Amino acid sequence: MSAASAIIQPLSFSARSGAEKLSDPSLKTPFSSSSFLPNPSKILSSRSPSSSSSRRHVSVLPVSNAIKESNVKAKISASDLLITREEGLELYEDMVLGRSFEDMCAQMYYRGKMFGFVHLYNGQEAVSTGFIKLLKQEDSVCSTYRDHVHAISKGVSARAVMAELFGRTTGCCRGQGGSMHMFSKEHNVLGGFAFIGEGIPVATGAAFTSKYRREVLKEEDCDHVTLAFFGDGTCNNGQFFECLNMAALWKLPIIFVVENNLWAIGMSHLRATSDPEIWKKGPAFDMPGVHVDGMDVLKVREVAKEAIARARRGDGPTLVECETYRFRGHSLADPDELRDQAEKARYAARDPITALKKYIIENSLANESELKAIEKKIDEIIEDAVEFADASPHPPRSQLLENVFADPKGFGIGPDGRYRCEDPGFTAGTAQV
Ligand SMILES: Cc1ncc(C[n+]2csc(CCOP(=O)(O)OP(=O)(O)O)c2C)c(N)n1
Ligand SMILES: [Mg+2]
Repeated sequence: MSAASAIIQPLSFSARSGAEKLSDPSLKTPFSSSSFLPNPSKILSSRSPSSSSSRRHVSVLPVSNAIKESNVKAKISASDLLITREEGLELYEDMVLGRSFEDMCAQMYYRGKMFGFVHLYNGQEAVSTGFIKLLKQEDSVCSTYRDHVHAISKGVSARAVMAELFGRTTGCCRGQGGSMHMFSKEHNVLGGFAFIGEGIPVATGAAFTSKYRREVLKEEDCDHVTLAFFGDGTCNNGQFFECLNMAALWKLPIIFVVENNLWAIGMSHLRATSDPEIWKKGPAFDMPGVHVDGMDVLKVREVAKEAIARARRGDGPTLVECETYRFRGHSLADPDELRDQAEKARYAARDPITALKKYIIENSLANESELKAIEKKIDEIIEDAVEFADASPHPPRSQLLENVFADPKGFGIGPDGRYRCEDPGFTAGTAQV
């Protein structure tokens, strides 16, 4: 083993098989104690300014291993808790909102209220909540087609997201985007993207903007951070590597958040990827790489805190691999017959919302009835969102050609061999608006 690889392959990771690598035993007990967390600065130690020798010394510690090493205290006092009561309730509310929203989407989809593909986020809530609830309004988020919950965590209302799914004018894209293209200028949600990897360069560009504003335009308070969310399957796409390179080269304020749910539609991550430990690709590009239990919102949040602080300080990007699981099929059109029942059951038993609830109650941050009150409030928000969406108007036919970059007039060589420039009338009869 070379000196460099010794630095980036801590503890027992290097000796394991692929399957074992992605089911670390230490991850199986969520919320065991506040003391499971190592000092975050040890997790994400930043490199010193780029001399060629310092480039080799990015020290990286997967959180799961650090947790294993830490001394779990038998009893924890209130001051050891990772969250305050207010924070715990905020996280709980956001996760329940995300879950309930998606469950309602499934119902509405099967009732024919939405069109096209709809990809739900159930099971992955700890990642969205753990990261996005730490952001400021000015910070940006880039998502994938699995984007409803990212938008909601960032503050887009359930009404605006549901109406978008229904294709109505009151949706966050005025009904023109649909499920896979959530966008909100106000909330700096830069889009859901249907092509995998497509959002990564957009997020990298947004991070470049923040750096440019701060360093070139001298807007000193511009410390905005961008989060790019994407899946394990996307990490074998070229844009991922290209953007890691640029982000590290220019020390951009970005966090690449990989939601490793172990599957890319029906392709197992372990089968498709030469080295399934995605976090290791960080150090290869001279940035910290971290592996964290993505079913545990508190662990995600601790890692997110440090990565976001690093980006805000101007210390550059971080790659975070969150090991998570989706509780439903790839999309609502997927019968989900490929994944093993035992695997599904194993992750279902680690439901991140149940785990947070347990943590909150065991540590007396709130009681059952307080959590029930939150659940009731969320039910009302979701009901209201559906009623609002259903009562909202469809966009007018004239809206179809808005924001279309192609020349809507039609051009090229016509059937008579002559150049034509005419209205092809391609919108006629294609949509019921
Ligand atoms: C550029 C491109 N190639 C292929 C596809 C088809 N496709 C849709 S989803 C998907 C798998 C993505 O898996 P992953 O990144 O793990 O995200 P997850 O669905 O698990 O959240 C693929 C290949 C696509 N959308 N875009
Ligand atoms: Mg995946």
